[in-house]
Formats: sequence, structure tokens, C-alpha cells
Amino acid sequence: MARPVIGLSPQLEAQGAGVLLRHVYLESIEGAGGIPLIFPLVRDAEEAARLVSLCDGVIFTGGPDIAPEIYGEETLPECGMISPERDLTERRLFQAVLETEKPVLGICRGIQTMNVFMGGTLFQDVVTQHPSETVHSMEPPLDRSIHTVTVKHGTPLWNILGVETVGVNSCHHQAVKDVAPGLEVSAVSEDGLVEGVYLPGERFFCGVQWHPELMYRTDENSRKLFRALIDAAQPRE
Ligand SMILES: [Mn+2]
Repeated sequence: MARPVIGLSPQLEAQGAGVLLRHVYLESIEGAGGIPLIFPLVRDAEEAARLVSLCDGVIFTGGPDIAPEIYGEETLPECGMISPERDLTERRLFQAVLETEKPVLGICRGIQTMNVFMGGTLFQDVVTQHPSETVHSMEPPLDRSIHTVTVKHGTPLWNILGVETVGVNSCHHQAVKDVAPGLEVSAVSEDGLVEGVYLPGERFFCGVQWHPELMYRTDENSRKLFRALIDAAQPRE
């Protein structure tokens, strides 16, 4: 069987110095049997559609905060660094992905990308807007569980992981607030934050707030998630 190609949205270095991506994303895709391909900054819808057409699946990766104006909110002082170029690139890529049936996985910022570009909103700062005892911005090492999430029975995520409670890492200071129309919740943290979403239907469309790529080497649940993406992305003749 041909190995599926998985496109990844890039992290941008400050002041346009370059694009980069933590290597664990690539290792996780390769480990699960896929071929990773890092996207460039995308100039327009045509470029986005062409790039997506070259891939069998897409991952929206972690990164800085999404500009609150995109979901119609004033920027609070607690909002972090934003990247307008990345917001634009991912808006174009996400629109292109939505026009296909290709499998898509959103990781950390990626679940927020999915939610915002489908019409949802974010907590701009979890600590001030959703205070709790649960640590969502953990200190390194990041390849360990810091809180649990409850996986909703019967959701695609539950079908993939086969468990109702999973320990996850957590490196986010923002989170899904209002879930976008059309999206459904698949996982909730112990303090009630949305940590997983999906689009109902046959297609693999999964967002998670944690970082399975950072736990790929040590955590079977993380490997299951990447394998499920690669399975769904398998080119069909
Ligand atoms: Mn968390």
C-alpha cells in the first residue's frame, strides 16, 4: 500500500525569518506509516486547494493565538502573541480542506483553528476566563499526562481510543468556548473545557486540545490517534 501524504500547517518564525515545525510531528506521521509534508505560507485560495489536493490528509498544528477579531471579540490583555500571516494561511487551507472529504486532524491551536473558522469562539485566556485547579499550561517535560479528559461514548474519538478516560498533556492557555455550528464535542477535561471535537459523518475530522505528537513515543493512545489518521488517509484506488 502507498503511504499517505499528510500536509501540515507551518509554524512561523518571528519577523518572517522562516517556517518550521517541531520534528515530533513528522516522526509521529512517519511512525504511523505516513509521509509528512510541511506547507508554506499560502497566498490565495487556488494555492491552498492545489496544496491540499497533493495530500491524502491534513494536520493543523499547534502555535500562537488566533486573532480574536476573527471570532468577533475585542482582544483582551491576556491574549497572547498572534500571527496574522498564519491565521490567513490556515483560513485558506481550512477552507480548501472543507471542500474535500480528506481526513483532518487539529492539534492544540489546530482544534481552535477548526472551531474558529467554522464559526465558534475561544477563551482568550483559560486561567482568567475559566479558572480551576486543573493545569492546562504545564511545565516540561511535555511527554507526560497532566490532566484527564473524558471521552464521550460513541464518538469517533471513543471508537479510536476505546477508553472513557485518558490522561493527556496540556500546553494551552486558550480553549474552545462556544463550539462552532456543525461541530460536536468528543472530549471534555476534568474541569469542563472542550478538549476534543469532531464533525459528524463518515469523514475523519478530529480536533484535540492536547499534543499527541509529544507523547507518541511513550503513549499508546497518542499512537492510536495518528494511526487512525493514517488509516483514514490511505489512498484508495
Ligand atoms: Mn488541557
